[in-house]
Amino acid sequence: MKLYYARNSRAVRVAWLLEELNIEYEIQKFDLGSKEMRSPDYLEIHPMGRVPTLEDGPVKIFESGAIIQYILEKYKNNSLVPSFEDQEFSNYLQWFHYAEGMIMPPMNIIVVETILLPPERRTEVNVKRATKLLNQMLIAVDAHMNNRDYLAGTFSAADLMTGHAVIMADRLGADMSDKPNLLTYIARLTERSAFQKASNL
Ligand SMILES: N[C@@H](CCC(=O)N[C@@H](CS)C(=O)NCC(=O)O)C(=O)O
Repeated sequence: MKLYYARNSRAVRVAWLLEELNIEYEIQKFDLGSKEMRSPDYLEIHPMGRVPTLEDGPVKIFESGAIIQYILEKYKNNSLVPSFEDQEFSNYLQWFHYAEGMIMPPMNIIVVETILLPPERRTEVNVKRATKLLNQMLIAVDAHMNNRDYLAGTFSAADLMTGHAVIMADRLGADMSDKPNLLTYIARLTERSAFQKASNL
């Protein structure tokens, strides 16, 4: 299995899973935003030249959540997925998908408008709107995390997704001053050795 990876990207989610499960993998590292990510060879693998991508024999798959589900299914590893009968199952599904559905869209706008675009093409009103939206999305996670250690009972793949998105939001400067549950949650996640390994490949 080969993971196309860049630090400080959603590829960390996949590496984090592989490290948690002690699965061996090959890795191709990029610098995020480098021109190698847009090389013709890589564009054949990922049509937008983004990470993560996973290759597994004839299988090529991109979308971090889909890759995580693929790996969990391939290794039949249920330790990171509550069963359907478990009362946490619906939380698991909701928070697994919340990362890409709700947190990352405003984060993408903030990254584009404050980092990627040259200053003369940035639009302040977009940043303000996205920052407000991101804050609302994070308030919902903070409220859910009241009296909880993880999003769906014990540590699960939902934490790989939305937990990682929360960590990225914090690093991007999202306001955590009124979100005490998220601060302890971030500390709990980032002290995991699998997370630390996956972040620093
Ligand atoms: N929804 C996709 C998003 C993939 C994506 O946008 N990845 C970013 C890094 S987090 C990327 O590769 N950006 C580089 C670029 O756009 O050049 C996923 O979850 O895998």
